[in-house]
Amino acid sequence: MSKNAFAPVIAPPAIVSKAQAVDTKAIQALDSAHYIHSFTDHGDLATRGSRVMTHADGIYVWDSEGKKVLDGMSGLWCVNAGYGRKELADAAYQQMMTLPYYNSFFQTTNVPATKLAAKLASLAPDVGDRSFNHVFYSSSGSESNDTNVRMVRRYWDLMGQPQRKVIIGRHNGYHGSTMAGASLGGMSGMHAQGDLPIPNITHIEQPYYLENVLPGESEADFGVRAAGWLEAKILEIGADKVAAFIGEPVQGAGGVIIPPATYWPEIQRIVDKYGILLISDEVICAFGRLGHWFAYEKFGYKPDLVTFAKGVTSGYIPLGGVMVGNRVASVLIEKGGEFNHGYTYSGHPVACAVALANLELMERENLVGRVKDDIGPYLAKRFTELNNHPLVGRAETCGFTAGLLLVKNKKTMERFNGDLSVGMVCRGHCFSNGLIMRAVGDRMIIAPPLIMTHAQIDELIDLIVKCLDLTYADVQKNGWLA
Ligand code: PXG
Repeated sequence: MSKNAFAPVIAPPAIVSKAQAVDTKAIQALDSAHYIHSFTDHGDLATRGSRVMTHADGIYVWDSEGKKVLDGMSGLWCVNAGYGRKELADAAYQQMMTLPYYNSFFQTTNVPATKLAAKLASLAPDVGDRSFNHVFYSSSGSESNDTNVRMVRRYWDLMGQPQRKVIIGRHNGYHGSTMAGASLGGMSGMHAQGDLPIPNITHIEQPYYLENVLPGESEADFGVRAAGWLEAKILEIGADKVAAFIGEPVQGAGGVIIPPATYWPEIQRIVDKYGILLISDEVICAFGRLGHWFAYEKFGYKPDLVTFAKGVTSGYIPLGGVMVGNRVASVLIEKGGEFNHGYTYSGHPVACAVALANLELMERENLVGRVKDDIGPYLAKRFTELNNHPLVGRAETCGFTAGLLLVKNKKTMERFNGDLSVGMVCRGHCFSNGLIMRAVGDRMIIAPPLIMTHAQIDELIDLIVKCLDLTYADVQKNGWLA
């Protein structure tokens, strides 16, 4: 894309001072009175009040009490380019002043949406017959996975196999919070509310080595066995009824579950054997998170559909979509006629302009290459040093995601009683000490912005060690090691 394609048509406004005085108590009262948050116990929240985030820069965010926090989660796995990137704000401003909105229904398009589709197609590596030349847009990962369900069913209808309806996901996978997204995902807490999953979606066990390995089994053997659960499920359902398999390359919300290297190639062999479509949900893993533009390249498999969102705009504005491989696109386009599906904000010009600016920035700063060859390996080196800590059962990374399991006994890998919520104790220490690190059960996880320097990675590790030490002191004090 020409650098001048988004040259300012109007001078951008002066940047507003970032640190704005906020009356914390007043905002908390309004918040509690009116705002229903995602995944939140509001009875609990009302008693302590929300933490009010006010501004951010680089890898840090500040709250309304002036506390500076290292954002080890890139917001929610999305701020890949870090905070305070003026060119992304400029791109939004210019596009809003040029064409803030127009739809992509009724045979219209807009310049950023079209340019972005071409750009994404150029970034997605070809894999055999599954080259990616087409993009469908939504505004989120959840919507994109709803699109996947509709697209997969449409594909099999057009192929004359309408009985192929079942999509197989994995326990503890996360694919969003809409009816289809939550159904494709395997979060038991979500399924427990609202009669999910919807019909024709089923699940197999996740490839979590620490949870599912047999005594004496190697990681490589475990990977092949875990993929075999897919074949067993296909045979149980009847291969002619299975439409697709969906999985995250590395499970994010499930706790940074990194599959053995043998897992995805075996999954590929199985889906190919039964002619089943493969959906790679890369909402977290694409756009540099694992050191590649798209994560299927890292693991060496060939998806038919790739879900994306989050990092495509570094979270500055909502945008999601599906990369549609040739196998599906050619059928939809050549045989399909009208596909009765789309969203008001599909191909939103402002979101697409921000995405283009974000991808250009990532290319200019080589953020993807840095994760692969520089800061990814450095994070791996420093993070795995945490394996020496008495509380850590196993610390591991994949690109710029990392997870560690807190255990009661390092040698036997005995876990803490789940009711003790040791992960939440650790998360509390992180919050108080200026670090955002998530707890998924007793797995502590991070996915920091891709702009970190080595010195900042050192700072991150020092903070983690401090919080692990504080957690260990609590665990000892409470007698939880006995
Ligand atoms: N797929 C994957 C792999 C995701 O990680 C979605 C789909 C849904 O995207 P939207 O944009 O609809 O939220 C996600 C989102 C967590 C957490 O607890 C993770 C996500 C969302 C909310 C919480 O780690 N990932």
